[in-house]
This record gives sequence, C-alpha cells and structure tokens, in this order.
Amino acid sequence: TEPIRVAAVDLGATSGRVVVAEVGPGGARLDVVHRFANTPVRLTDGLHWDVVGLFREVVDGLRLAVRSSPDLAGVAVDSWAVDYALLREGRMVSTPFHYRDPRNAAAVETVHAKVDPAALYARNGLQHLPFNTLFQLVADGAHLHHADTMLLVPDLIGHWLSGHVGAEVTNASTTGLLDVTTGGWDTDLATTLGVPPGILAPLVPSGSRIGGLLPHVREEIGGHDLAVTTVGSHDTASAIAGTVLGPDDAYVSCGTWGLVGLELERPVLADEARTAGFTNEGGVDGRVRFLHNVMGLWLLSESVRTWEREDGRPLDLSALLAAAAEVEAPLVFDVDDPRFLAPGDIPERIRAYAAEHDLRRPADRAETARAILESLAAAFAATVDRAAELAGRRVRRIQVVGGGALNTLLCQLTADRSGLEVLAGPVEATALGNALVQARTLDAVSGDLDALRALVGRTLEQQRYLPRSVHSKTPLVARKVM
Ligand code: LRH
Repeated sequence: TEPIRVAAVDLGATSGRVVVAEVGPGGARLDVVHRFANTPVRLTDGLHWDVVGLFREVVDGLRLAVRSSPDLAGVAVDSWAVDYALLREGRMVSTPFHYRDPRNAAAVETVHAKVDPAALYARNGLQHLPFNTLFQLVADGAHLHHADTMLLVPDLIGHWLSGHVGAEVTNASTTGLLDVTTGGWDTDLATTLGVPPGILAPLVPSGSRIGGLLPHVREEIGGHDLAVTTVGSHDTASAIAGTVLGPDDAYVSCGTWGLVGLELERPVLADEARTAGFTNEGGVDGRVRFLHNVMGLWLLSESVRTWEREDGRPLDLSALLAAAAEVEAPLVFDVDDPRFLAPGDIPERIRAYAAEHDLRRPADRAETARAILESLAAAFAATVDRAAELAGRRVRRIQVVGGGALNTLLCQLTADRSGLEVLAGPVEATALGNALVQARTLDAVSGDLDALRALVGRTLEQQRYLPRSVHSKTPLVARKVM
C-alpha cells in the first residue's frame, strides 16, 4: 500500500495545530502547517472558549494543508476533554464554558448528595475532577432545557466540518455519563441528575468514517473534499495512541496537564484507585487509560503569563529554565492542590502555599520555576509508582510525550525522582496518534495499536535520561537514542 496524507487537527487547552501527516507501512512523517493560540475569553457569566474562532483557525489550517498536499485524503479532530456546546436544532444556544471556570462547586455537592462518590466511581470509573462534564451539565441547570443536543468540542468541530452528529467514545468517557462496564451512555445516571438523556448524541467509536466536508467548507479550502473520520478525539487518547509504549512502560503525556499512568486492558475500579485519584478513561481500540491528572505545565505557563504582564514584554523562557537548573534545595509543593486550578497569580499562590506549610518561599522567578518543575517531577514519579501498585504491574521505564518532552530539566528531574529511565518524545504524540488511526481507517495501514506503534517506533528519535543520584552534580545532558 501507498502512504497516505491526512490532516490531524489537534486542539490543546493553550494552543492548537493542524498537522499534515504522511503515513504508510514505512512509518509516519509530520509537518505542522498551522499553529495558533487558544485564548479563553471572560464574559459576564464566566470563562469561555472561543470555539467559533477555533473553527476558523481549523478551516484556515485545512486550506494550508491542502495547498501543501494536494492529495490530502482525510481529516480528524481531537481536543482537550470534558467541555461541550449545547445546541438546539443545530444552533449553539450558549458559548461553551472553560473547564477552569469555577461555576461547578455547587453542582459537585448537588451530584454527590444524589450519588455518593464511591457509587459514582463504580459506574463511571472516573477520578473526581470538579469539571467533569456531568458536574458542568448540572451547573447549567435550566439552560439545559433549551438544548436538544450536547456536543463535546471535537465532535462540535467535526459537526461543523461534516454535518455529522455523534459522540466519539474516548472523549465521551470523560463526561462521567458513560458506563465504564458496558461502554454505553448511563441514561439512568443522567436522569437521576436531571440531565435529559436525549441530549446525549449517539456514540461513535474512534476509527469511523462520519462523512465528507460540507459544501461551504469544501469551497473555503479550495474546492477539495476530505474524508472526515473519528480518532481518539480526546487529545490524551490520541497522545497515548501515539506513544511507543513497551510492556513495562508508564507514560506521562505532558502539556497543560501531566497525564500519568498506564495502558490497561481492563479498568481498575477498586476503592483505593478512586481515593488515589485514578481514572479509567477510554482509549483507542477499547484500551483503558488508567491515569491521574497531575496539574502539568499549566503551572509554568500561567506563571509566565503573570510575569509577562508585570514586565509588559515577553519573557526569555530558556534563560529562566537555565537559571532554574542551578537552583539548590528547591521547594517541593503539592502541585495538585486545588488552589492552582483557576487562572491567576500562580507564583503568589505558591508563596502562600509555602508560608502555610512552613516551607521556604521561592525568592525569585528561577526558584519559582524550579519549584514547579521539581514538584511536577516528584508528582510524576509518585503517580507512576502508585499506578503500578494499583494495577499490579511492574514499571521499568517512563515515556514522556507532548510539549513537556522538550523540557530537558523536567525530564531529567523525572528520571531522578523516579529512579527510572525516561524516554522523551514524540513531542507531537497527539497529532501522531490522530494520524495513525486515520490512516488505518482509510486503509493505508493495518493492525492493532501495537502494530501501529511499531510502524513509527522504527524511525522514532527520542532523548534518553538516566536517573542521577539526587546529590550528585552530574551535568544535565540528554542523550539521543534510536
Ligand atoms: C488534556 C486534557 C486532559 C483532561 C483535561 C480537561 O488536554 O484533555 O486529559 O483531563 O484536558
């Protein structure tokens, strides 16, 4: 079979990209043709996503993709999880909320009063995150009754591209309304919580053809049609599909969040998994993503945003990270403390945390950055350990993928803190996972997830980090492997 070219649309919580991927039996090659910021907007009723603006960027990106690859065959969309649009007769009835909007607190209590956390976990297998879709839907209250359909963000973009209405399963698994045992919508749970089950769109597995481009979209990208298919539309599902996992590997999919865990065949629903904050999200091909959300590089990017506002100009991140690498005896704090979830002055919140816990407060930006990376690495290491213990698996190596794979200090600290070898890359694991599944759906490659990973594994370049003893002064050097 000949290689195929497809466009992977990957919308992250801080930036989006359209990637042209060439995929065939010889492997995959990625070319980012369009990159754009994803900047939330605060309106009178709270923090929202500019989904219409994002759709315009997607169409612009597809136009560039078709121009660079006139034989482009398909497109599929993935994005961050849990957030959604409400529609009535095809029209959006409100602007989608951002999951970092604090409106869900009351809804969490309402839900837990009706279905306690343990019972909820037994049904949906999800770690408690206050922004899981079901809490947001309950927070929507009466607004829900103006809608006939809820579409999660990637399904919404797919709908605007193709007209198709559906709920791709990997992302549907992050709503809290999917039954972890049957894989179907838990309509009883929805009804109990006052969510009209009729708004839940028909489930669609990843790897389905859902149509072609709508005529006006086709026209906007130069008169070219594309097969629109589903992939792991939850970005983390695509990221893990694009991670070349060995049998004893854990992963850290590190971008805005650090998603840390294991790929399993079956969910772990033991109560210890719930209290340890582990989730059982749906992966591509029915695999289970057993993981915990660690706060992630959000802490650093949001700190940088604060500093850039103070300075009124862009900050030199590589200089900051170089200074951070030199810091001695850094502060280690609990990155998962809920105070770090909402946008705002993260450095000030870290200082407050240190003061409350009688720890030394970071004195400057380098110390703050180091505290963030050191604490993330510590959380990654502890989470890998706990995941292995809960799943009864042995872990010998950690794969770090996503933008965090470029952060050499973070990767080295993760190796140091875990005592395990760290392999970093691919940086664009999400786009890669998206493209691999598309290529299989369009018959350019075949096989299960491991066969797809093996395809790219042969040519993948990764950086290797070996654990240094915590007190040694071994310089920070990444080694190229493979
Ligand atoms: C990462 C991610 C993560 C979700 C969060 C809302 O982008 O999709 O897996 O928990 O965003």
